[in-house]
Amino acid sequence: MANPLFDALFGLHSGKETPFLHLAGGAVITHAAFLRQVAQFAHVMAEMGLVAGDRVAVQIAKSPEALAVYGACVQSGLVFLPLNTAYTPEELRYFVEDSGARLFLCDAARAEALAPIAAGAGARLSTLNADGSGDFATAAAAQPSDFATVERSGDDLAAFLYTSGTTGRSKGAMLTQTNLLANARTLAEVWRFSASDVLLHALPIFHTHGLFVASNVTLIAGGSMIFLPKFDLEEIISLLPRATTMMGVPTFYTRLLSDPRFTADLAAHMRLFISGSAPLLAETHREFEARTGHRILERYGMTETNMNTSNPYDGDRIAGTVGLPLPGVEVKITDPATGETLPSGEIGQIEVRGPNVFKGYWNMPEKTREELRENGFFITGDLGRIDEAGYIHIVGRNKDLIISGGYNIYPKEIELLLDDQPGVLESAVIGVPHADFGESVVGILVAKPGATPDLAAIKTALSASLARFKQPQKLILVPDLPRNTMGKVQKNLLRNAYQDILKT
Ligand code: MLC
Ligand code: AMP
Repeated sequence: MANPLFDALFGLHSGKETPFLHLAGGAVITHAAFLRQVAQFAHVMAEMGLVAGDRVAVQIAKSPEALAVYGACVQSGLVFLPLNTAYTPEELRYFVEDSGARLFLCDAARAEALAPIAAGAGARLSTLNADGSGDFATAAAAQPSDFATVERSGDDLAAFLYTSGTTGRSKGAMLTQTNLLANARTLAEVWRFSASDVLLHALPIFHTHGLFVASNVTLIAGGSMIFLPKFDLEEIISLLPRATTMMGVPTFYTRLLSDPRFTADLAAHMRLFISGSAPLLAETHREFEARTGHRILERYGMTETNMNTSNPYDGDRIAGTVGLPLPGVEVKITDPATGETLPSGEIGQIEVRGPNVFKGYWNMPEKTREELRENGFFITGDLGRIDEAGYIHIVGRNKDLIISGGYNIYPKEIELLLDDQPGVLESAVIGVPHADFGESVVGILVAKPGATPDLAAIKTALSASLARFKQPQKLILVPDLPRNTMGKVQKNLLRNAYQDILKT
């Protein structure tokens, strides 16, 4: 095949005037119209001189056009690099430079601030706004609405998704056409997606969940999506009757449950609710079933691997578990110290292997070797066990990671900034329970001898560098940090001490 991913996700629908995107205002974009937009964007990028393998960094609002940029990259053999819209210019600089992006698409409102970054990295800057306007869109309007798909093989790269690291430096996970395609096929099959499905899509499209899981599965099945810019409870409640399926992070489901208008009647016609990206409390699972009669289907994945496990469509969806390995995916539990497989039922690190597992980290061969074994198993950094029925239970993390509302936050990145603040000797950043986001960020600081750090000034300083969702909700000054005999900060003790601090 010429371009396996494009052919299976997009090419399949050429000429189909069936709905693909339902927008909040009532407009509908058909599969064929969407493909025409994809082709026009592909022409613009070809005219800019981009060639297969080049990286295209995008920080743009969720919109049909933003999704079409993804399609255009696949059709042109370009590597799509979506970036969180909350990132500050300082955060973006690293991604654009590290990836060697040749094109950087942003909102016109940010163009002035981002121009020096693009110029410094040798990337061309172009604009695409939330309403579909911008110089990129203007250049596309006059282009032909079909494009000769660029040949690619399954092993060629389709996307880079940056994932933060325990050292504070983000790593570009290289995902191939096969990684994305294998997962999309498997998920559409096991979750029974079809052309008659209408997915309520309120997730961002710069991460695996909203981009690959939700959009690729819909595309491969030929279904449609109610495509919302973000999660808005009012809108979800009003549009739910038009959907057949919904995917979300646990916060979506706890917010729905907090609203009395979310009733069994409102959800009665739904075929499937899927949750992932963060632990769904067993309590939420049970409350959801009691309210609606639906058992949420929880699945487990990550940037480097797409989806690994899922509760079954038919059969028991067990609260507090992430289900069984997906067809074609192997999961094993190993001893973190030796890497040996542990006896059944024991807790250890979760390792996965399959066609979904990424190719490695961009320009980081050592990091790749540390996490991706030569035999193809990827060390996820999650801790879990497999029960007698084969279900996987995630019991914790072997990596210092906070998941807030489905966004991953690596404490090291924040600690490095805190340590640099006036009067701060050292810091520890921890995740504490948060009713809405599951976990939230708290920074614990130790002052330099004789100094009194100005906490308000530190908060302001962080806000210039860090995306809002990473900024600590609270900063706490302590005399010293608890350490073990090796000198390592005992974050578990801090988490225990401050577990109720945001529960007011
Ligand atoms: C927004 N804010 C957050 C936040 N989202 N703070 C902490 N954690 C978050 N996740 C902050 C904003 O900066 C703002 O701060 C305030 O909260 C309200 O902003 P908002 O835009 O109104 O928030 P809202 O739209 O309600 O967003 C919350 C959310 C959203 C949970 C709906 O974050 C979301 O859609 N999360 C999904 C993330 C996701 O898709 N993850 C998948 C990763 S892929 P202030 O102070 O300015 O008011 C992956 C692999 C896998 O993990 O397995 O799927
Ligand atoms: P990311 O790096 O953003 O792709 O996030 C991946 C991480 O999210 C995984 O390594 C897990 O720690 C977590 N995760 C994803 N799905 C689940 C789930 N269903 N339950 C618990 N943790 C999850």
